[in-house]
Amino acid sequence: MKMTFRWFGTGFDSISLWQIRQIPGVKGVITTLYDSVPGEAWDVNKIRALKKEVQDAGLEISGIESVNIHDDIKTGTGRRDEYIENYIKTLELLGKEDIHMVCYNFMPVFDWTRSDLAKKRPDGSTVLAYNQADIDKINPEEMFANLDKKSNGFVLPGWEPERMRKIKQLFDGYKNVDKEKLFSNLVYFLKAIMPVCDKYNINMAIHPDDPAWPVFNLPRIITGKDQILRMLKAVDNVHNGITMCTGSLGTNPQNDLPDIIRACKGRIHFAHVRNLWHEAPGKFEEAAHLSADGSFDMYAIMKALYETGFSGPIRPDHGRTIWGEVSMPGYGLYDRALGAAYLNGLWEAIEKSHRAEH
Ligand code: DNO
Repeated sequence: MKMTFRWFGTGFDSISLWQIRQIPGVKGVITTLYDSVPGEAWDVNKIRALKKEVQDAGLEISGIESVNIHDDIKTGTGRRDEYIENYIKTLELLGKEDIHMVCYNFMPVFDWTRSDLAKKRPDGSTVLAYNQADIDKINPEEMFANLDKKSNGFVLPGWEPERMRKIKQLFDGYKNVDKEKLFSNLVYFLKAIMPVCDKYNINMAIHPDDPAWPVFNLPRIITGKDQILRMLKAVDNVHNGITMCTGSLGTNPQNDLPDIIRACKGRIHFAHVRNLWHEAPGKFEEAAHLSADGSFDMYAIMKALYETGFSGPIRPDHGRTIWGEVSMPGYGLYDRALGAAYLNGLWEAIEKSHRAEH
């Protein structure tokens, strides 16, 4: 594995590259052109400038999170081929710049969903949290307004105000899109992009749905082991892979995370590793990365990644807000840096004990 850190880019992130460079073991960033709009082809000069900025700081771009997918591709309208063409152009440019991992999601309308961006934990830290009962009481606009109020002035990934302004129209587009339709639209998209991925050796890493069940009655298809295996099999190309996001899949306690990792051996191209604490069904909050702080066995997760030969980029995921930091919720420096150090420690121990045994 290669330890990395998500960085939204100068002007979008509260954290700088030099700070990231000083986290032990972090060699690369996972970044994006944060102001790009889904459906447009990226600008080669902007990609090159981003790459130079990262390299000048002594780091590399280890992958893109995300190249977002236009909703017309997800709903399968007559314009999807045009947007897919643009996606292919972007992949081609990234491939030529030696960038070989792209994370994306196929969630309708929203990316991740939370009911609270700053829930207080007993130690005084705050975390992102989800309570289905709260979500059931509100509509999507209200949810967006609540989240926006607590975003500390940052644009949240997947919750861009210009998208949210079109929320009604976006919902309308999904009226006749059920799970099967969404799945076949994903397969259509993947089949169309595989040739360019083969040519430039680009690993596509779909991000699981977060939380792993339908929200506001919108269909969700990347929610557990069977669904993921079905998707991998439908386009059985090594470049069609997943982001193993423990926090997203782990929203459903039925998902056995180490088992999913083992089942997807060879097709995990990116890992987001973080912990959650389950309070009740449909009610969870994020936790420190440490196993003891949440509900996951982080050692078992890292061991499964190690034993399946995972060699892609990995990153700590959402952190708690601690030590008075003001940042994009979930994406501060301090707790994610602690997370990276902890994951590195687990990996070193697993690697050394494995070597000692063999
Ligand atoms: C949330 C992230 C997601 C993820 C996208 C990938 O914090 O994990 O926004 O980046 O779903 O496209």
